[in-house]
Amino acid sequence: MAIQVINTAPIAGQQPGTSGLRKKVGVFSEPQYLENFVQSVFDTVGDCHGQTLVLGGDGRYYNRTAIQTVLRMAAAHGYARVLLGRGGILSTPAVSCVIRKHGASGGLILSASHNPGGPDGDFGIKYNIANGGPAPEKITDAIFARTKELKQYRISDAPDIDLDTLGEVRIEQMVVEVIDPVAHYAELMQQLFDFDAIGALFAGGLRICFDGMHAVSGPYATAILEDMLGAPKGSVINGLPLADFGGGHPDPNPVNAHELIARMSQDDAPDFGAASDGDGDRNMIVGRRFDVTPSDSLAILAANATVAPGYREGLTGIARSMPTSGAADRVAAALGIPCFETPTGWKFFGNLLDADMATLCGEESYGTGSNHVREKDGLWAVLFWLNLLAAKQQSVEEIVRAHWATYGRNYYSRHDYEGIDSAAAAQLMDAVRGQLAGLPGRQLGQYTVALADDFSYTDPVDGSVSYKQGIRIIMTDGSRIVLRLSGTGTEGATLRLYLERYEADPAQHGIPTQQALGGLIAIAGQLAQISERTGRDAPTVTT
Ligand code: G16
Repeated sequence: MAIQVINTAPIAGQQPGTSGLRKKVGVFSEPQYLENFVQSVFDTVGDCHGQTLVLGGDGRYYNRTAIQTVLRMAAAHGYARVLLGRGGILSTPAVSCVIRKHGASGGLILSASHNPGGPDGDFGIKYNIANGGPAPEKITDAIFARTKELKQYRISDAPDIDLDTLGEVRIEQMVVEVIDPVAHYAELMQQLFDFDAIGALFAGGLRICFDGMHAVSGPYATAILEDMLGAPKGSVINGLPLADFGGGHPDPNPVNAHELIARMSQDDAPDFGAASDGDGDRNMIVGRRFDVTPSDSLAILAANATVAPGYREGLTGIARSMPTSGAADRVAAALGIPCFETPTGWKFFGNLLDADMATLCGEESYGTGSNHVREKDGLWAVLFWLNLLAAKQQSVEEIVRAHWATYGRNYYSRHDYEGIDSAAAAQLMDAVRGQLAGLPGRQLGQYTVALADDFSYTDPVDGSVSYKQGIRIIMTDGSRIVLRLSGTGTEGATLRLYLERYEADPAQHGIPTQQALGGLIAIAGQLAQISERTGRDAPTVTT
């Protein structure tokens, strides 16, 4: 074994987005593409000598090849130890959990999350810091800057190691410990939730369907729900991680998780349904013929947090991304705790969690989590809901409707226009930006505009400022239109249009969502000239 220094040249476009660097597999497998990015990460994070790195991914195509490269490079940078999930598998929340438990200096997650996989699909890589959370912008910006000046990378010429056998092997001075990907995570879940009460639910006949979408959370769900909690075998469907996710799109929303939605619509539907995404950090919660919006899910968990042993002491605060509905704000107000509004991206919650200013966090993009790790956590949300069902002895729908009756309902929807022309998307956003100054006070349909701006965020902990984080048009009754471009796509641009309307009157809580939001949809369409500029009559995905 010897360490080699290989000459290279900067590769354009290695800029991390909302969550790490995501590109087509074909791009990632070009010569030196992965090596350049990993070298830039190691150069940015500083001296790696004697440190521990956590490594794993969601099992997508190219995962195993990339793991071997990262291991050889980690050895060449002096790491003392790498904790590697068996088979190269670790869910994103499990990486966060293992970093924190072992005091690692950081971790690399090989995933493009909810993006499709396979040889023609996407691959991705993300660095997490010592608190277990995604690297903040100042680090991802520094990594990108480094990619633009890179001249060499360091790598060992050691042979591939066996990824599938638990135990230790050496590469150069570095010990690679292949660990059970589920064990540490399951232990943490047992500390947070009342496993006896949830187990009693299953023993009493509660039926659940968890859709692993052939992605990373299948083994975690099978171990925890079926083996530890006693849910009937077969409760987890599509539980085997596949390199191409079985050809599906591992993005848990009612459109992509169609098998689950079909099951939950049958006459003999299970009592509780849930799905997670490619890397196990997202969650979708479904009752019988009843979808729970992620924004409502955050608010409901926050309102009832003390049912779970891990949250008995209550919450210090709640945090949500700006486009997420204000349902959680109403709960925070009732609890007398702050609710923080951050830009999209889990990395913005890290400082609030570290400073104990927030306990629960959530995003409209099917992400919910807490201070137990520094990532959103799909199975955690499922267990929280099961703990809630056990405590309330009510159905999912009854719990949601009771919540609306108490706090009012925030009608909410997101319209995605995927794969549109990047230049047209940028022009659309600029055109709306150009109108913002003239909007306050203007009457638009039944609404009057109270505030119109491009959201910027000042982190209350370190004072860092993030600009241009999405356009908001807020009406005098609190209804909102939000527009932003996705930072996770790999083809063209994706325009996201978020719509929200608050309704206090319980007699008005049964309106179909798109109808309830019809006025706002029309206003957004006109202001942004969405059809004209995107060439689309309708969104690609409506959730
Ligand atoms: C990532 C981020 C989330 C963000 C989501 C959507 O999720 O971790 O914080 O809400 O992308 O981002 P965008 O709207 O920019 O596409 P994941 O699950 O893909 O890692």
